[in-house]
Amino acid sequence: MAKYTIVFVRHGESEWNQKNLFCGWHDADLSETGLAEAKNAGTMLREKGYTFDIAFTSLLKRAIKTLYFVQDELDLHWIPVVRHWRLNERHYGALQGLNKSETAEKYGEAQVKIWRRSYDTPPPALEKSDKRWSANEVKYGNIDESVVPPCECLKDTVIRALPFWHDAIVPAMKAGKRVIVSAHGNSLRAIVKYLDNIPDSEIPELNIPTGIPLVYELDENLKPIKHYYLADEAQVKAAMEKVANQGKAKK
Ligand code: DG2
Repeated sequence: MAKYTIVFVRHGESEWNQKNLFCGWHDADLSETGLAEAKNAGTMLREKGYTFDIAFTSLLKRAIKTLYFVQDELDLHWIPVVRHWRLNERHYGALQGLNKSETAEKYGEAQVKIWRRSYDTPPPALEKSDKRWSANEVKYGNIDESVVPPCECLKDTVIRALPFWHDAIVPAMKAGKRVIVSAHGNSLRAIVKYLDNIPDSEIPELNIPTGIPLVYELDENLKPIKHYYLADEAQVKAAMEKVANQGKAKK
């Protein structure tokens, strides 16, 4: 029997997901579709009887707003919300702002898949002089500049996300709190890779869809017993394929 249950949700579709742009640490808002997905995620959770004592999210508004609309549906506006950069999306470096399909046309789909999904090959780095350099943003003012990445592969994201998992999320679960985490495609892939001990060679095939709650049941050692999305299998499969196909050339 599960000792702990935790719910993860990737934010609803962002305006940059909709335009198929590499987003990373760019602070894109939710699209209209994403807003509806966020509300729907809350409805799904409410209908299944979920409730939460604490929530964790990133410093990016697409995840923060998704969490808010989930809280709104659950009438849980009052619970503590911990926002942390360690749950931010993987930093897409100099790819941020580029169209994924156009990048596949230019560099080939295989290269784009390596940049999007390989475990340890980072995308091209962002120069500090680039106006997209995030360390200048007020919301990162408390972070040591040396920690702000110029780009990240998934391995880098695992390395910076796990301290938050161990130091903030796990203690909340161990204190008996029911936890929801609203984050991003790759920061969630990083946590799930760790939980399920997914080999580096298999992680490229894992795609996490927007706005569908993902439930993990864990044993007393925080090892997963099972996990499932709160949507039917066909819907989840189609949504995962949609994410995978974002890196394909248009023709
Ligand atoms: C997407 C993930 O991040 O993109 O940074 O473009 O989850 O915040 O929308 P999210 C981005 P892929 O790795 O799926 O290309």
